[in-house]
Amino acid sequence: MKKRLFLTATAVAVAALGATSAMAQADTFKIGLIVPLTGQQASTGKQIEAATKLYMAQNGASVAGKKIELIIKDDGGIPDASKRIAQELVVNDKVNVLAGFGLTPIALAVAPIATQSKTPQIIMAAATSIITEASPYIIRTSFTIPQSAVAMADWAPKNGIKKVVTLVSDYGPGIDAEKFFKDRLLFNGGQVIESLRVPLRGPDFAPFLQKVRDIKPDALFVFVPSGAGAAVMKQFLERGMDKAGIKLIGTGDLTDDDQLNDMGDGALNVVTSHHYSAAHPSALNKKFVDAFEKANKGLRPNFMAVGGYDGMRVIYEALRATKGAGGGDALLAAMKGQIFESPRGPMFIDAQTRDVVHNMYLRKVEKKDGKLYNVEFDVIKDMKDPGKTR
Ligand code: VNL
Repeated sequence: MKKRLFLTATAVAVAALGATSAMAQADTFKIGLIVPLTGQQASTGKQIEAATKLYMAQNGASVAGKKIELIIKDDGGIPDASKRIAQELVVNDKVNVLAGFGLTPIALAVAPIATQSKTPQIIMAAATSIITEASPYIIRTSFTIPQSAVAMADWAPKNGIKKVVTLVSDYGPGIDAEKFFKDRLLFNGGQVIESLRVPLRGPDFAPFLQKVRDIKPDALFVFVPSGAGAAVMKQFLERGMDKAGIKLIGTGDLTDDDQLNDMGDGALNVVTSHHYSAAHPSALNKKFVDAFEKANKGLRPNFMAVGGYDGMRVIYEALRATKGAGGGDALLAAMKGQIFESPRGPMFIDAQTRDVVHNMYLRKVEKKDGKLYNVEFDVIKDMKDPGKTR
């Protein structure tokens, strides 16, 4: 009862604020960045924090006469915490933009606050298709899991992989990965013969991998969130599944650049599909990777970093286009349709769906200068979210 009263009061306060927020802002433009800096998803928060700071260092801390203030908050990857933090950022700090969002349930939990307060919510990490439909104030600069899953399901059957077992984390993006991979593989003449789901929190992959070994498919297709790929790789190799003739494929979350170089040579030749590789061969990406590593003791940027970096670009350019007017609706309009070169390659924000459109690359783990990288060998250009045409 008490909790309900509190929530109602907050909702009213948030709604009232929507009308006055533009006036409340003087010379500063505030970005509330909510990311997991502790807990199981800490690497995602660390990557995004580093990328947003790099963007500011490279592009200046003021835009159109406004001083940019980045307020960084750790939600530990817990949706209830993110929601409370988002309310505080909107009501007390009067932020102009909310950004970050390491996991799908977090993005969804904050969406009603973005809607009520008319605050743009920039999704820099989470990737379930449905997220952009949770609020008209959501803009996504990360990627969508159906984009990756469909790209992989197009590649696999052309390369001798017909019978597949899927293994996914049991929540939004995992269910998207399972469904979109399965439907597309079937369409392409292949077949998913078993679908396995592992818990998001503290997963033990061993019993699932044992089962896959017994089934002996052509390949195992995996989606686990950033940070969990190394554990899957380790147990896959320990069980000798590669030697038993089972190929490992997945979305690029599996061969995450944050962990890849520590996975060992057993990861060589693993093929994944994704929008970003630190080895993407463009001048802009080389500059990005070098600057990121230099500023972060050699840490290699991963796809989370690029989602954060591009999210800052979208915010900066919206503020510039609106000549420093920080109102939510004007900013949102200036974010829709932005088209630019990202370290990932060309990308744009679809004005209709507010979702990211970009290239999906097929990549194979190879050694370059003694280090493991996802080396891109094929591309599907300008891919929209396949989940949007349901
Ligand atoms: C999500 C999707 C999270 C892909 C991830 O890592 C990821 C999500 C933290 O939507 O929750 O790699």
